[in-house]
Amino acid sequence: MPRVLHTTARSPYARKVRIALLEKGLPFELATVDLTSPTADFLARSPLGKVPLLVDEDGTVVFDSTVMVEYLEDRYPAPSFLGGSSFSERLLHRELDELGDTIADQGVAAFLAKGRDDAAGEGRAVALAGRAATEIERRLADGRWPAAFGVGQAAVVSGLGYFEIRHGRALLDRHPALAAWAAKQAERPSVASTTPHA
Ligand SMILES: N[C@@H](CCC(=O)N[C@@H](CS)C(=O)NCC(=O)O)C(=O)O
Repeated sequence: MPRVLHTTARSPYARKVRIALLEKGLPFELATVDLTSPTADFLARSPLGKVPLLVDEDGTVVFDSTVMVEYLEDRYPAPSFLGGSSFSERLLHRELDELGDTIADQGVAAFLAKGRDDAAGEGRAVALAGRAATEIERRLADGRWPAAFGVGQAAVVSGLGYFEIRHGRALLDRHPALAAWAAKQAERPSVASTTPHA
């Protein structure tokens, strides 16, 4: 059966996995989930009721984008998307993955806070996203950066892309070196073809 990634249109976590699948050359189909009324079939397979959810060709079900990338790396190791056999490169990818996911998480949190007129909550979320962006920018400057494109860079472009469509360019404008780096990533087909639209 075909490999299927269950997602919503703008999920930054699913985008990270889509980039991984594209970079590894693994064919897949997308199935769109309506999180306001998910099907019984989706809920039966997704332990937390969240997207993304990956169902591999042999029926293996994997939840959580970071776990998915680790699963894909274990099962389909070449080309590597997680730093190959170098522990230091793998650590850089994992840390960058967490920083990129933090921008996505706080983009979601700020969006939900705005929806309930919680200005303080929105401010806290935007501030934490800014902290993550500052750390990523510091790493770009001091060279603590994975040599090869992989999950770290994919998480950062996905987090930033989601944040921008929800909250505009203010975060990028405050981090110009990171914004320039992100713009350059769009030269990769896997990044360009998964860019979300507002
Ligand atoms: N850590 C998870 C986060 C996934 C997540 O938060 N997904 C959101 C949408 S982007 C979701 O499905 N929310 C549904 C809900 O909370 O009911 C991952 O990386 O896959």
